[in-house]
Amino acid sequence: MKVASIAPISIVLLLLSSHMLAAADAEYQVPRKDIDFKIFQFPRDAMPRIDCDTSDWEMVPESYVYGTSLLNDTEDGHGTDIDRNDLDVKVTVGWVKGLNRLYFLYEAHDDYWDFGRFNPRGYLNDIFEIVVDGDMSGGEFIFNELLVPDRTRDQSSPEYIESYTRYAGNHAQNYHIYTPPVNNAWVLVWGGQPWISEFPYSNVAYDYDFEHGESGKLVLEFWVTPYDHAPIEGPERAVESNLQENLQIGLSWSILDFDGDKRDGHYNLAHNVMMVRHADYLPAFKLMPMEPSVQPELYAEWNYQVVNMERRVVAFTDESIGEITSWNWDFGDGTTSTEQHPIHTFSESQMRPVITLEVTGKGGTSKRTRYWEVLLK
Ligand SMILES: [Ca+2]
Ligand SMILES: [Ca+2]
Ligand SMILES: [Ca+2]
Ligand SMILES: [Ca+2]
Repeated sequence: MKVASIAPISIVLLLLSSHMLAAADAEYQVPRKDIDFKIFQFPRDAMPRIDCDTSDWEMVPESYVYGTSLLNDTEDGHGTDIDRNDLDVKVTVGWVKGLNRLYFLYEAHDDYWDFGRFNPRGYLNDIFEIVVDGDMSGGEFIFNELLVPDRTRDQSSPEYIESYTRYAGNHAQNYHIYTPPVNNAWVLVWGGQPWISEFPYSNVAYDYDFEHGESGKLVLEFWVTPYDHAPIEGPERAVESNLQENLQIGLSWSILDFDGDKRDGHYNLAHNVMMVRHADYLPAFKLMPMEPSVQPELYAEWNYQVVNMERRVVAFTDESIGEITSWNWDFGDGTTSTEQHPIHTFSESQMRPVITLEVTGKGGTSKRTRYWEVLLK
């Protein structure tokens, strides 16, 4: 069985060579490192309403707004020298701590809004295209070369269909958003999970006052849910990306500008059109903490972790907002602490503790109590 002993070696070599190829690509990973891309954190009581009234975005500082000057038409010849009369856009991205959603405000001026035709190919309208990789897994996300090594193969082949339905859009999602949609869906999802374009996985509103072929300004307000795993089977089997403060996500957008039967630009933020199908080419955006300008002056909040249930030891973590000068913990058993992050041992008899943190600072005092929950198994 000499052949059998050789085969694993050739597989190893193949794996090595593909690994080396990946390494050679590494220089492209996380492009646009010169810019600290940021996602604005909205307070819970000021989440954007999807209605194209942009007043809910007025609290967002200008440093979060990404305009035309950052784009590069890498395919149709404009490069970074973009005529603002031809296309001028602003993109702002937001999130709310505790929700796995990305909010977008897209404001665009175009000299020729192209949307009145029926296009069987699906992407010959003006399009705002976004790609999200919520956990920065990176990698190809449209073609799986293990299933379809040669992309030119028959697209109706079972292997190709299997590759597309099981793989495309699964670990990073591509949305071709029609600007505006007329007699049409609002988005073409490039992958096997069109359900991500339905409420409550996304939501969208448009505002514009122009006809096909005219110039004008369009406002698009929407949110999407990023997924680490977005399978064809639907949301029940999906895994949302867990958005956490200070984490980075992969994100880029591109604008396909059709100005009357021809594409007149594929402007993209990544400066590399590979971004549409390969997550290594997505810039990194940071999920920002709340800006001091929108924070409450003082707000008590805390969390906890049971260190040892048998010994009833619990570690408490202060998560309060504001300039705090003192912390006062009441463990509900007659004992207190002035530490910021205390560890407390509860007695056997204390089954349902009522625990309060009171913080004091420039803004006065604020309290947060948790009833009965800390020693729940
Ligand atoms: Ca709004
Ligand atoms: Ca144009
Ligand atoms: Ca991913
Ligand atoms: Ca156009």
